[in-house]
Amino acid sequence: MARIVVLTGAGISAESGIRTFRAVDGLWEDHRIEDVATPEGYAADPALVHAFYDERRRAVAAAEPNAAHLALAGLEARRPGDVLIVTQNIDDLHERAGSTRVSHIHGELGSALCEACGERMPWHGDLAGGPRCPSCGARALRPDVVWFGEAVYGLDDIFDAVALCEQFWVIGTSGAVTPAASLVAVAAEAGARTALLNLDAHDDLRLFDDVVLGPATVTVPEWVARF
Ligand code: BJW
Ligand code: ZN
Repeated sequence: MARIVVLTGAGISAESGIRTFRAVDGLWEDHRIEDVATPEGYAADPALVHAFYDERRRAVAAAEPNAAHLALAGLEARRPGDVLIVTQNIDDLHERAGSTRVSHIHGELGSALCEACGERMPWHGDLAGGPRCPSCGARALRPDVVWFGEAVYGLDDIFDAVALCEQFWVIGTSGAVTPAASLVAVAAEAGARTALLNLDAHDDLRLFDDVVLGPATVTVPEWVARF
């Protein structure tokens, strides 16, 4: 079991040039959430949703991990087996920085899900145009991401890990989306030391023992150097 569990969100990838969701220049400024991040939106206009994710997949491929991703990977290298990253991000910047224990609770841009046969498969190209599923041949591939109303991936194992960790850190997330936002309560209840590293404070900071405000590329390397 990991002694340190780190929950990350869009803010950790912001300084790699990946847009967050809820900032004034964020993704939700250009797109209605219900159009591009719900099963109903996808059913109504799959082409719009494919264009949204295909563009983001290309943006991530052109981006590089930043000092915050690298610091977390360095921590894992110094403390093998002690660090689990639970990320809401669908980019692969933690892995490209060198982290090996990364749980993508909201799915991954580098994966496709076949709605016909249920297979999940690595996918690095566009999904627009309806490519065939390599397993069953159906033109039924969707982004392997978790939309509102869908179950997040791996939640039972994550609850177990959070309930047993000694340190629970939250980095670069607004805390607006459950169940990710409720993990800090599980950690605090179980007696873990909790920290928030974010650009802005959350509305409710009561569950955090430490709050460090600032850009992740500055705060995260300084923070992990203490452990
Ligand atoms: C920096 C920085 C820098 C900036 N340095 N910091 C009422 C009605 C219907 C549903 C619900 C409801 N109430 C609750 C729900 C549940 C719902 C939910 O939470 N809704 C809320 C909106 C209220 N949740 C769900 O539906 C989840 N599923 C679920 O509950 O399932 C139940 C179930 C069980 C069993 C069977 C079936 C169902 C699923 C949630 C899925 C969320 N999906 C998305 C899209 C994923 C794919 C994609 O990427 O497109 O996930 S939405 C979007 O938000 C994405 C993100 O991962 C997620 C969180 O965003 P994040 O990372 O916090 O980004 P921002 O932009 O909000 O914040 C960035 C932060 O970084 C800010 O604070 C900045 O200050 C900071 N920052 N630069 C440090 N440089
Ligand atoms: Zn299939």
